[in-house]
Amino acid sequence: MAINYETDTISAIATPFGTGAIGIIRMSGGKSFEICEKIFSKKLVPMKIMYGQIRDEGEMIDEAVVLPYKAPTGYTGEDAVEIQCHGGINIIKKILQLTYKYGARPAERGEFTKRAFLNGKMDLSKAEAVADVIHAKTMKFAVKSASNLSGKLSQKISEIYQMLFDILSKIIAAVDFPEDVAEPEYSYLEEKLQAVIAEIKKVSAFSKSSDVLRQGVKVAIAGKPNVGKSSLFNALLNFERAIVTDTAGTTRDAIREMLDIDGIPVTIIDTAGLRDEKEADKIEKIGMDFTKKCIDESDAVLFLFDSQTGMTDVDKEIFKLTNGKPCLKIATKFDLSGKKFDDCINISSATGENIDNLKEEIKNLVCSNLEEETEFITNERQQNCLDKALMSCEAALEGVQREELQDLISIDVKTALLQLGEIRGEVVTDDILNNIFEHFCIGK
Ligand SMILES: Nc1nc2c(ncn2[C@@H]2O[C@H](COP(=O)(O)OP(=O)(O)OP(=O)(O)O)[C@@H](O)[C@H]2O)c(=O)[nH]1
Ligand SMILES: [Mg+2]
Repeated sequence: MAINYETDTISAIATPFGTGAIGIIRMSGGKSFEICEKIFSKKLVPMKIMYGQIRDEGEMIDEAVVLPYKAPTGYTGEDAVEIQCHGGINIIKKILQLTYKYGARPAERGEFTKRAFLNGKMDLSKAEAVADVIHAKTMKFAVKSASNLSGKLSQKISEIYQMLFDILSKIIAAVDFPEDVAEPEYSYLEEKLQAVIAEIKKVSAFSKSSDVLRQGVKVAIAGKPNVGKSSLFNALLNFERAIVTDTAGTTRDAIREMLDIDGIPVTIIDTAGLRDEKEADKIEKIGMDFTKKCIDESDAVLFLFDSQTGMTDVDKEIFKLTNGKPCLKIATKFDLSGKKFDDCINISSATGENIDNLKEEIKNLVCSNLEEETEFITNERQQNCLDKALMSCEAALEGVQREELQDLISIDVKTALLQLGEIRGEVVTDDILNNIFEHFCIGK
């Protein structure tokens, strides 16, 4: 049967795969009511929560609560039904199969949200926020993304769009009706375009912190054997994740764990101690190669040396491997040496001394401007549109400053408007849409 992306009735499990108190099967499309009534004991009344039995040709499968939505209400803006059944995975799967049996087809990734967008229930920046909220690695990012869900970014983009649109209208009016409408002054256009540029830059300023909050950063702990890497790793995580012993070469594999540092998902990597390869046994050597790769792939490094010995020649060699990466120098075991080193963070994993400060320093290292609250969350696609809109506005501004023909200037203003419109999804190609929604989960 050929897939019809717009009119098929689609069905999917909307709750996580596994056992839970409740499982939800979600169906959307013109045949949702008809299909549901074939398996439900009652006739559906739109917008009325209904309790009844799910049946397969008379055989009782489960008791369920059904929520019938009539277009244009509900998430997708089409006729839709949510079936809430008991949370056993086999029951959920069985009911899903029944919806297929009577004419629904399996939903693709993000297809419910895609329909919500196509039916005008939300603009594209809000649809993208849905994915961000679902996949958020930290609470902070989830809350930030939720503000986009309620339209924060989209509202800001609309404001900028309107400012640009006013400029364009004034130019076009004078071009089309030269006898009746005076050309706007170049000084007026300059002032207005500068204001638009400032607003676009304001939103763009948060692109780096948006990326950091969305994707997180990788931070490797590196240093000589026994310097206290695994002890620090455990102290940062606040539980005994890695084995710690006084035998040099304890850690052989790289161990990764995610830590939420003030909303930033930081993946900390504990590595095998680096030392002269001649001293290391075969397994340790592999571990050390691995460590070098970990340093290369990470965004920042915590370089450790033992405060009891200070920086030795071997430590200096290891430090070179950090190769200009953002790096914090950390002197360990302060409780044993009592020595503090300048330009270093002096810690003791045993007593917890300076561990909280270190977390703060890690945060500053990976994203120095994150402290100023990230006001707008943007993604790569939106950032790309903002960059292009900015370029066009700057080109228009240069034209204004050279007092070019306003008809020509209007071309750049129009291009900027198109780019801003793309953020909200006013002009998007199927490729862009597919790329966005394939990152969703099934059932959303
Ligand atoms: N007193 C004290 N001992 C520490 C501290 N940090 C680590 N140690 C001890 O130093 C020894 C080595 O610690 P690890 O954390 O295993 O060192 P490592 O750098 O991971 O060592 P490798 O995995 O072998 O490379 C252990 O006996 C730890 O208990 C500290 O802050 N104070
Ligand atoms: Mg270790």
